[in-house]
Parts: sequence; structure tokens; C-alpha cells
Amino acid sequence: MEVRIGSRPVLVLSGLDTIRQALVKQGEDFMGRPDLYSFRFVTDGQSLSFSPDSGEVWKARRKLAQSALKSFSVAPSPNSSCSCLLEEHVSQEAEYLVSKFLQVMEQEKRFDLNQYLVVSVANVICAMCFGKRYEHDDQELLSLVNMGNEFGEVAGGGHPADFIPVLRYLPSRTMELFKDINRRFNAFVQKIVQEHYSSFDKEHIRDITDSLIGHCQEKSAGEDGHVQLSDEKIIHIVNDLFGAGFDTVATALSWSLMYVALYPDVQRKIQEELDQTIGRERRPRLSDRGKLPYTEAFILEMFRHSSFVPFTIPHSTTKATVLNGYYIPKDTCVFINQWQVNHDENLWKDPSAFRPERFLTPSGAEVSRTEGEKVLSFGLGRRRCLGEAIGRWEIFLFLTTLLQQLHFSLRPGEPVDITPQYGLTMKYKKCEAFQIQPRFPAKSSP
Ligand code: HEM
Ligand code: HJJ
Repeated sequence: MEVRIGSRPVLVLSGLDTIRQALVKQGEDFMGRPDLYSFRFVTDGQSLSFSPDSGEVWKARRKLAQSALKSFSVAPSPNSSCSCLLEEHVSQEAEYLVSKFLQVMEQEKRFDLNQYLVVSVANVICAMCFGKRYEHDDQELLSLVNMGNEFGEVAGGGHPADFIPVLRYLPSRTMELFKDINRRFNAFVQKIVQEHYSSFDKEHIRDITDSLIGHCQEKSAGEDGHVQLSDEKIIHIVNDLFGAGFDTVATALSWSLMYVALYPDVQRKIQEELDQTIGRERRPRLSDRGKLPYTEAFILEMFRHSSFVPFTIPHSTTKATVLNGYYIPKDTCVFINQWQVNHDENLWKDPSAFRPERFLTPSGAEVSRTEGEKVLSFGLGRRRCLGEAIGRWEIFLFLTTLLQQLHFSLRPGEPVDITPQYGLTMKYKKCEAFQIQPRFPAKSSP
């Protein structure tokens, strides 16, 4: 359908077939980004994900981002028993989170677990991007990672001023907050990048930031292919990787822990599967992923039911085109409604029920691939999420490590409201009713 927001016509796409037609089959036509006023404040207008560029420069940057991310996540870990750096970082942070949860539970009896979750998840992407780790009470990091809501409120489909230009000249609290978040975010990243420049050694690339700096120097040495990227456009890639890396995965885990607490039977089934397949002696590893169909089905159902990324980042048409017989002009802003696909009654039986079983084959021994592919969370086509694999691996390993050792519940009699608050990544309201018990006595260290 077309809606008019202020002076701007916006095409809203629903239905899996229509969205596949636009983003995959007519991918080139729909891969643009609209030139929204608010997006000019994200990474000084140079964001890989939010800037209007979708040409050769964007393609080259996206390739660079994918390759840098791969080198510091799923590539083999040089000096540890882990299968890759991602596994090493997540295992370490998840283990720390388990003890932190138990310690806070001892003191508080009930608490908001999301503030600890987001720091642990941020530490994983910080390790890959910056080679740094922060304590759970680090005020600088906390002030940054707790702004996801205010960022997402504007980034998830715009601000009124994006559609009604005159509003840019009127004061707006959300817009001022959005600008301020971006300023602080950029200052935080900029400082770390400066530190990296001053200790850079091309023989010893420590993290994604180093690898991007290295790429700037290679390019100056004239080794690059066809497109010339400015140093800024290369280095600024790390802003998006870092921002996307903590907000999305932390939100996914936050919903996961809420669902297991709300559905104790589901939690019990995951834990039985973990006990049978992995046992209690050793910790879960990435290589266990294919052996835990119920857990995999749970994660899919969490994505589907919460649809916590209800719309993708807005798209725009790169040229005039025709979709399902309708003429669409060039530069039309396009919203992709993932939430609708995930709750479509034509695709799902009883879509509002939380039932991981819907993804299992009748024997329960396997996840149905076709069912899984109907869930839309990472977008599709040219602009589809470039962190999808990493995001899914992280969620799997954090969740299995936590659920192997801990039991999650909500304090009886305390009302919880899981109505999502609208944004790029939707979260439920702060919930301080979480309770945690160890599932078995901690192993005493030798
Ligand atoms: C884009 C979802 C994790 C990096 C996107 C988009 C979605 C999405 C819906 C927009 C697609 C579109 O506009 O059509 C998610 C979800 C995640 C996740 C649900 C985790 C559960 C990550 C991670 C990273 C990442 C871990 C990086 C470390 C990006 C980037 C883009 C993007 C850079 C922009 C791509 C572009 O515009 O070309 N993601 N994401 N994401 N994601 Fe993710
Ligand atoms: C941020 C939270 C931020 C950026 C990027 C530059 C790139 C979930 C979907 C897409 C994820 C893709 C990206 C998200 C941007 C954040 C995030 C925050 C500042 C940022 C659809 O991530 O509080 O500040 O600056």
C-alpha cells in the first residue's frame, strides 16, 4: 500500500511473496536508502547502512565490512582451543554473565537482567572491533549502550521532520536526543580509532579497527582495485558494526530470556535437550548447533513472535520500476513490514501463540528449513543484514551457556508487560521481576 506521511509518499510492502519479489527478484531497483534528514546525523552522514549511497562506493564498503568482520569472528582462533574468535569471546562473556547473574541475584533477590546482558554482548563486539573489554559498571560504556531505545526510535522509520521538512526548524526532544546520541557515539569510536592509529603496526593487525586502518594504507600505496574510498569512509564502517553488534543481539537475548521465563515448559524442554546432548560437564560450543533442534526452533519462534525488528531500515527505489503491476517512481521511500510476514495468518497457524514446535518436523528430530525461511528478521536481498551469521551464532552460544547452568523465572504476583515499544529494535518495558536459580552446584575449580 501507499501511505502519505506529511508531504512524502511511502510505499509499505507486506506479504512474503511481494517482499521477495521486490528485494530479491528486483533487488537492484529496491536497494537504495532514502535521503532522510535524521540519517544525516548517523556517523556524520557517512554510515554504511543509513546513508543514501547504494552505488559502487557502498558496494565496496559493504565488501570490506564483511571481510573484516569475518576475519575477527568465524576465522579460526590462533591461540586457543576454541574453534573461532567468536566462540572464544562469547564463551568467556557468557561464563562471566552466569556468575554475575548469580551474584546479583544473591544480593537483590529480583532484578532487571538487561543491563548486564547488554554489557556482555557489547564486550563481544568490542573485542572484535576494538580489542577491548569493559567492566559491568563502566559508566562510559553504560551511557552508550543504554541509548539503544532513543537511537532506534528515530532510526526505525524516521522522525516527523523526515517527512514534514518545516518541522526541522521547530524544537524536538527526540531529534535533539538523536543528534546527541550520535555525537557521543562518534566521539567514543573516534577516540578508540585514534588510539589504534598511534599504536598501529601493519605486521600485527589486532582487530577490525586495525584491519580497516591497514586497508587505508594499502589503498594509499595504490594497490586498490577500481573504486577509491576515502579514509573516513573506510574507518567509519566500524561505527555501524559496533552499533549493530550490541543493540540487535542484546535485544534478541532479552526477548529469549523473557520467553523462557514466561513459558516454563519451553525452558524445561530446552534444558532437557541440553542435558541429553551436551550434559552438564562441558560447556556448549558452536559445533553443537546442529544437534539441538528444539533450541534452534525456540530461537526461530523468538524472532517470529517478537518480530523485534518490525521494519527493516527504510529502502528507496534506485530507478522507476513496476512491482506486481503497480508503477513505482524513482526515489520512492519503501518500508518493509517484517512484522506482518511473521504474523501472517496465511503463513502461520495461530500466529499469536508462542509455539517453538511449529518449526520442527513431525518427528521433532529436525528443524524444517522451509518453515524457518518464512521468518523475516534480517531483511532480504542486496541490503540484507551482513551480521546475520554472527548474530545467530552469538544468540545460540549465549543462550545455551546461560540455560545450561541457570533457571529463569519471574517473581510471582508481579505483573509483567511485554508490549514492545516501537523502534528499529523493539524492547519491552524495563522488567525488574527476573529471578535466577543455579540448575546445579557450581563446579569447584581445581
Ligand atoms: C542491516 C537485522 C545483527 C550489521 C540489518 C537489517 C536488519 C538487520 C533487518 C536491515 C536490512 C534492510 O535494510 O533490508 C539484524 C538482526 C540481528 C542483526 C535481527 C541480530 C539478531 C547484526 C550484527 C551486525 C549487523 C551482529 C554486525 C556485527 C548490520 C549492518 C547492516 C544491517 C552493517 C546494514 C547493511 C546495509 O545497509 O547494507 N540488520 N541484524 N547486524 N546489519 Fe543487522
Ligand atoms: C547504531 C544503537 C547507535 C549506529 C550506527 C552508527 C547499522 C536492526 C537493524 C539494523 C542494524 C544495523 C545498524 C544499526 C546501527 C547504533 C545502535 C545506538 C549509533 C550508531 C534493522 O547501530 O544506541 O546507537 O551510529
